[in-house]
Amino acid sequence: MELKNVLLEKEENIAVVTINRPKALNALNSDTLKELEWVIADLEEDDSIYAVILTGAGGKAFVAGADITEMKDLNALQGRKFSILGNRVFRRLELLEKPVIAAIPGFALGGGCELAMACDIRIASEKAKFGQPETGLGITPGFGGTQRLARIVGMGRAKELIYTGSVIKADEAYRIGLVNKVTTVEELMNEAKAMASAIAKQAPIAVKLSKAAINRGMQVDIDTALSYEAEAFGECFSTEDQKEGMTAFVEKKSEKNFQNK
Ligand code: DAK
Repeated sequence: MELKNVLLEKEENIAVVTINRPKALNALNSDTLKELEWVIADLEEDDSIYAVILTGAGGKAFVAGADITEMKDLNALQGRKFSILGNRVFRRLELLEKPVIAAIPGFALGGGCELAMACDIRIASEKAKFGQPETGLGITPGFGGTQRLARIVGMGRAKELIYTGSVIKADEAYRIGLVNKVTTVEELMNEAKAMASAIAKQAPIAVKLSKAAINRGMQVDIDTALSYEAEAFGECFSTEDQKEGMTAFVEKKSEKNFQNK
């Protein structure tokens, strides 16, 4: 696929995916969502990539939402198609078997905030702004906002943000647990890359299984969740990387040579 609205760069074991429509503040139209889906499929297949950073081009926005210009005149059938596409892409990102860090330089509104929430970890620049302004447009959040926001910041805060459509700054987003870290604008990508490198140094299968256990476990009761953890833990003992990690500890070697096997 020819990529116009999404950039994909790979360096060592880290991929950087950039939503690249800066003139429209990286708003998500159908073409961008289709390209993003293609990129996710590529990353799913690429065993050399251990962590992913998702960001937005231009410095002003991560993603300023779904593309209102495109959405404005949709009929019911087109709206349904758009919804199915968006939900499929966001869910596929959430289920990607490698951690995804959202590096958020500026606006993360509506679908942009929802995209960040489909990632595992969010790092924001001090200029970033977050919100779900959909109710002011006459719609509900449609890419998972009503569900993921409540799971991340709790029901009361999610309801306040969604009912009022208010936009919050990075420090408030950090205070309520919507973002993991706030950095200067200049340091944003370095911080995201440092975290991605720290992740990429761990045993990739153990990281992948931890992600699946956390994500699946959050949806079910604690006993079922702990059985997912036991499954994941057991599976690690069929990997070469478990032998490598534990042998290195016992032999007091600081270097570990994880092979993703
Ligand atoms: N869509 C399309 N274009 C957008 C856009 C958006 N969401 N946000 C900004 N732009 C465009 C502007 O139209 C403008 O284009 P030109 O006029 O230059 O051609 C350019 O980006 C620069 O924006 P501004 O001139 O407005 O820049 P400002 O600094 O003055 O303001 C802003 C920045 C972020 C405060 C403002 O642009 C803004 O309020 N943008 C809209 C934010 C918003 O309301 N986002 C939520 C969109 S609703 C669904 C699933 C999900 C969704 C819907 C359906 N289904 C399942 C069916 C999601 C909905 C949303 O995300």
